[in-house]
Amino acid sequence: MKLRKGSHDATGLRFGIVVAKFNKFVTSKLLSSCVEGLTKQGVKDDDIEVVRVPGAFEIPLVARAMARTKRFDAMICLGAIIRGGTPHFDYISAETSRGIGQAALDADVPIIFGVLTTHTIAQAIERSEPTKFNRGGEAARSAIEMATVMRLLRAGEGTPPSAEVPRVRGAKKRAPRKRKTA
Ligand code: INI
Repeated sequence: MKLRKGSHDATGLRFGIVVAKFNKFVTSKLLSSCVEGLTKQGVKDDDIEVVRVPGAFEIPLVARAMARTKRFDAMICLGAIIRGGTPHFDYISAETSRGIGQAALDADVPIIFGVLTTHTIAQAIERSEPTKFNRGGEAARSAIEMATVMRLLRAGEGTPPSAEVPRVRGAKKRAPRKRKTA
């Protein structure tokens, strides 16, 4: 068995971040923890590009557009969708998650889903507090892991043995060609 996995060393990697302005009191904290998580692992500030969008619903299109430029090893999407008293939450969260997944497949670039979908404001705050479980930092770690594992796979190291032309046992070797004499 051959085990292939990503690493946590992000030196030389480039990341794009799309962050929603809606519920900014939460998403700004997700963003700062995410950037901190990337730089802590060796990503240069110049190698991080952040684009702000109005709300989570707008994230997939922008993430896809950025990913398709092929300037980024991975994209990270950050947002906070908090349930209210209407079915709005269900439409926004379903479209955002479906769209982000689709964007990754379309662009063939890892796109991390760092969008909170919570029942309450308290749950969103809990998941964005740097001192508690901050999903921004988690998104950064997932992005690095996906970027490094995709680099590994794309470097062709994973050529399956079945792709190699098998040599038939006992087959005669071809006689060396005779050199032409002038
Ligand atoms: N956008 C969010 O990012 N979070 C929400 O909780 C939210 N709610 O609840 O309405 C929200 N709505 C805005 C939406 O994402 C779009 O920006 C808007 O519909 C314009 O297309």
